[in-house]
Amino acid sequence: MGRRRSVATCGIVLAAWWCFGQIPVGSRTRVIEVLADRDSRYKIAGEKIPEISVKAGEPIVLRITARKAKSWNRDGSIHGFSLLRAKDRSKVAGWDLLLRPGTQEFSMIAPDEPGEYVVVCTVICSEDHEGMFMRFVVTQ
Ligand SMILES: [Cu+2]
Repeated sequence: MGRRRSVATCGIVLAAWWCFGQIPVGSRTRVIEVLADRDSRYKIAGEKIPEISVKAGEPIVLRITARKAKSWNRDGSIHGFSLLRAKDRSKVAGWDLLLRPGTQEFSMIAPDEPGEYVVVCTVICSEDHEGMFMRFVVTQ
């Protein structure tokens, strides 16, 4: 009996080991680095026009560095990072981020619905605040 149990335990351990072994290195959570800059613009290193592209339901880490523009919220947030559906500019639940000065990370899950989205700043950060947005694409 004891022997049979240990054989079963061994099987479970082997199955777990096999499963974890199947996760390729490349599937580790992708980190997307964004700069919310003092000139009221989002920036992504190496991109002339910043844009984020993710797969539907993909877990990502947003690493956002925020630099203070001319004005900020009373709670100390200096920029925002909110996701809207491009077609009707409705807010995506859970994607209403407020940014503090410096670098901060957010673990997020990409929307399930493929399509065009837009990231907008929700803090009136300067007279150029209205221009603080960027394209966000969710692919199948
Ligand atoms: Cu802003």
